[in-house]
Amino acid sequence: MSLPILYSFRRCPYAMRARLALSYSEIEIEHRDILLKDKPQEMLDASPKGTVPVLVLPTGKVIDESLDIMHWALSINDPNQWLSGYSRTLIEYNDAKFKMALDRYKYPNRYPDEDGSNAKENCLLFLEMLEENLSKHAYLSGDQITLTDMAIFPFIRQFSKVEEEQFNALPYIKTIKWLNAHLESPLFQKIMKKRPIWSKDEL
Ligand SMILES: N[C@@H](CCC(=O)N[C@@H](CS)C(=O)NCC(=O)O)C(=O)O
Repeated sequence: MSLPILYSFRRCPYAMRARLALSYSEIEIEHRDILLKDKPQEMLDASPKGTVPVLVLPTGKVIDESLDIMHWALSINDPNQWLSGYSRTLIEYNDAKFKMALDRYKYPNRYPDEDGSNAKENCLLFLEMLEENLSKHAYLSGDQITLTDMAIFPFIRQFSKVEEEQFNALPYIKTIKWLNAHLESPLFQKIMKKRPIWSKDEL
């Protein structure tokens, strides 16, 4: 029986959120870890835009947006109701404004024509929003884990790694604790397992 094929890059936060949902939904997949600097032709044939994650279903259908992969997985199996009460608005803020600021904070050299001096402050605006939510309940959208947490924490992880010591000294105690709990979770440990880079020749 052929399985859905996931093209993924281990450290990509978009790929992480897709792997989190697929693993949580217990969907068996063929996992193909790739290098962004050497994308396999098979992946580009399936999705010419060349971003990971890409999920190719046995029917030939291609899902090449991370949130769509999450929703596809949860539509098949969502044992703990991740979809219940999740915040599309917060995820959209993460994917647009926060990610834009994060890229400028993390890779200032990529944006030589821009004044990136407020990139970190812009990131912190989002962390303040998260801290406010986490002051009201244990997770971002309530007292249970939802899609909001799982779609967002891989990006906060990326932010935390730019200046790790400074991150840990930030006054966002609840957000730091929330992040650490996700990083230490068995689900995250599982999806971060190192795999060899996929190559067609090794089939
Ligand atoms: N909107 C896409 C964004 C995916 C994305 O930008 N992934 C990055 C890696 S983190 C990528 O593949 N970039 C292409 C490259 O670096 O060549 C999604 O949600 O899946």
